[in-house]
Amino acid sequence: MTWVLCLFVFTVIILTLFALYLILKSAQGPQEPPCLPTLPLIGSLLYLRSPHPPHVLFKELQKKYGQTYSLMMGSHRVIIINHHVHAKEVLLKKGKIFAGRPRTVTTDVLTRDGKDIAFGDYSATWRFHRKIVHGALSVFGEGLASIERIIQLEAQSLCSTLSEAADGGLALDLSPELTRAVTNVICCLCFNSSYCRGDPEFEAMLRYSQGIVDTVAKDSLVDIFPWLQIFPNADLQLLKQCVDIRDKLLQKKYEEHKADYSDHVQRDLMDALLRAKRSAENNNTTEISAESVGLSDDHLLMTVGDIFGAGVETTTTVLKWAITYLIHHPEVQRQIQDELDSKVGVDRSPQLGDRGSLPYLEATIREVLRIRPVAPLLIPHVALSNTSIGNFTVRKGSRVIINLWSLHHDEKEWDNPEIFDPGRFLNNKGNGLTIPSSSYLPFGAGVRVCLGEALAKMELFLFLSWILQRFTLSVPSSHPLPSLDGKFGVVLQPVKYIVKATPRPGWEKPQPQAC
Ligand code: PLO
Repeated sequence: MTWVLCLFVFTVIILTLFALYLILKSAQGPQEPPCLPTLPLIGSLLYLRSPHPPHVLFKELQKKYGQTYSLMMGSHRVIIINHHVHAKEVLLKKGKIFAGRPRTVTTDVLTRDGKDIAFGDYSATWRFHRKIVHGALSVFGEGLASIERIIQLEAQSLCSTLSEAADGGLALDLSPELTRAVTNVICCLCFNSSYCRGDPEFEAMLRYSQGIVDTVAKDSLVDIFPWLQIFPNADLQLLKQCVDIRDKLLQKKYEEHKADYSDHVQRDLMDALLRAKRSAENNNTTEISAESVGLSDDHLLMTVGDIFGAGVETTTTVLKWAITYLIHHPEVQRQIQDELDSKVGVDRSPQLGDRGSLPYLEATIREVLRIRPVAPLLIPHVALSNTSIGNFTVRKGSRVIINLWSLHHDEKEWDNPEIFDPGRFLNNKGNGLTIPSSSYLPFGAGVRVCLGEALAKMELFLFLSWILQRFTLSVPSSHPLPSLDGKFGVVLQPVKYIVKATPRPGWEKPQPQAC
């Protein structure tokens, strides 16, 4: 009898304690997101060792810690978001609160201490700066016809290179060819100039840009522990060398533009930026002027560096992924070609006006952007004040990483997310486009949304339609299919491989080089 009483008393005590715990916990109010184990100084670093790239590891860690969790990178608290509801709260609903950017050693080297748009912290200068760039880009957006012409000329030159290779029975690495085509579009827009094949300045650009992609903003140790800069660091040295070369090139273009600048003609984006800066400097009546917000020559140069770097690396990377997936899926390639044959034919080349009548190609582009997002972790955000995400509290200064990879591979949002299926972006009838899930943000969203989305979409459409109208792409018969894993960096790039371009009937003749 006594033991039954004992058991009863014991159970009552346990239940009371548990109830007390729950009451105390709810009285404390909302909690911070669950955190990975942390050690003094190094934070959660030991628990982040993995054979997988960070976006894949962060997706995996959800199983243990939930969709939103945190970890410590050295002394910095980092919140990882893996679900679209919280991602949209950060990017859209509380966009301004989360508009900050962390300062890191490598991005400071790249951007002269954050004087650019992509990595620069949120401030009055940043807002003014972005407004100018947005305005300048829209002015060029309005001149759609000329952008279209520029892209088409590059597409033509690219197709000539493929024709020549096909004639000689050669397979080739498409990466430098695609980069040159995309670089020339941006060069034309930014500096009103372009490069021919083999141009030494272009070759130098290819090298420095790869050097930067390989070393910047990868959460390398020196970005987590800035004091490591005192030790020799090969990556940081390479980054500094590459940035030096880039800056000399940008400076040269800037000086040339300043020398023959005229208020009456606007040749390119650099002129547009110069004009906006000068008119803000001269205009004493506006509340904000370039002077008062400190928009220096450095800001202008770094912005052009951003537009140039983002414009080249991102679009080239998506084109490379598109081609990689098309090689893996000849049936998708065939379907795009059937669509092109029936809607455009062989008597003319595709133009932007055809976008509405080529839904399968557009769906393919959307699917490529889903399955291999260019920047799977976007660029980290920073909370500018104490705030919350869902029911979690977030302290001012916390870094927030949106794991776009998790959003785009969420099994609850996408059927078989690992499978490449452009059809998921088509309506039931197969003749119109849809976005089947809210868990899709290839260009980010909100205050920091990608400024080049419209240009990128035009380029992807025109380059792919021109290539696929004329060629069928594959790997040479003895070669394995290209890897779909990619190399993680500030952008997720496919690894190098060679491509055989077989001319389609009616397109066997090489066309004249545009350059
Ligand atoms: C690419 C290499 C260039 O040499 C410098 C550069 C500038 C802007 C960066 C870009 C790099 C990588 C892609 C980035 C872009 C700004 C916005 C874009 C990070 C590093 C993305 C995907 O967010």
